[in-house]
Amino acid sequence: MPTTLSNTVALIGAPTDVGAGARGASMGPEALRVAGLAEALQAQGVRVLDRGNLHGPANPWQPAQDGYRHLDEVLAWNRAVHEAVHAELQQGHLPVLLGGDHCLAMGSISAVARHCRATGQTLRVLWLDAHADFNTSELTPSGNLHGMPVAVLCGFGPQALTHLGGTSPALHPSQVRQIGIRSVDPGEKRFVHAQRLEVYDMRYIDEMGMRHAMEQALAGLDANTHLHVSFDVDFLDPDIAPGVGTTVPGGPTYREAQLCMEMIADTGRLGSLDIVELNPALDERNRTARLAVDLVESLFGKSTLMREHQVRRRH
Ligand SMILES: [Mn+2]
Repeated sequence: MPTTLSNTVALIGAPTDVGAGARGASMGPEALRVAGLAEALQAQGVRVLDRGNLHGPANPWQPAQDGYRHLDEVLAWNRAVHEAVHAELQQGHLPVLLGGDHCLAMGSISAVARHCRATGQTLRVLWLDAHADFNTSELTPSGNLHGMPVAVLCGFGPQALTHLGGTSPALHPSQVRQIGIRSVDPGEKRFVHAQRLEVYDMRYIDEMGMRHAMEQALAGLDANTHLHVSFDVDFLDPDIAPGVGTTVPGGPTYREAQLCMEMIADTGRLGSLDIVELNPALDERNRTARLAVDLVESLFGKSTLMREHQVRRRH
């Protein structure tokens, strides 16, 4: 069984921090390239097309207006991301969005949802993050749009963003599984509960283990499922991944993160990926970028040993 839906990966850089509360995620795409992302994927037998970087407005660094910071700029970047991701999917490629901050998932996931609607595939989104990113302008303390992409994708937010893919909502909350969550704003917490988001938070992972959490999060996938992974690097414990703008202690360890990625690879259903919130300005000699590349290698099927199900299929 292949570990992904396509053997050709398209890297799409989106160098912006327009949705974030700290500057620097705009340097993420280049840091991932310098850390050897394309080479690591090629080592897994994947064909890699590096499409270079998208272009968009500069970060104006203004306070929030009507509950949103930089709404026009966020919209422009997400339109560019949406079109680029959708074009790759139409060509049968596996798009990998190199952020940039997490607001860009509005563009990438709305494109994946649009593609799945057109092809009759079932979409499942795995949201690996320290935060639920389920804020609205009424709930958000900051107005930073990188805290709102899941809500926007589920139809809650400014019309221009909720309709990026033409149809709103792009996603139903039941299509989302959140893993590694450990920081949720008070109003956001009530909204997550009201919308019945399926959240495997750190308390759950502590008590039940990453293996059980991932078994639950991946339950019900079938041959018609397109799996999208939205990997916010702040998912990881800051001891191993200091290069992010919004560190929260108590995240998954190196081994837990590896197991998470390996179990996703085992499904063979990975169809698209975001790697976001890597902030080289806060990193130590690019170690967080190298760790992200290491984990993405596992997501694309690298494992230490030939696993049992792989061995069996050879006979
Ligand atoms: Mn996030």
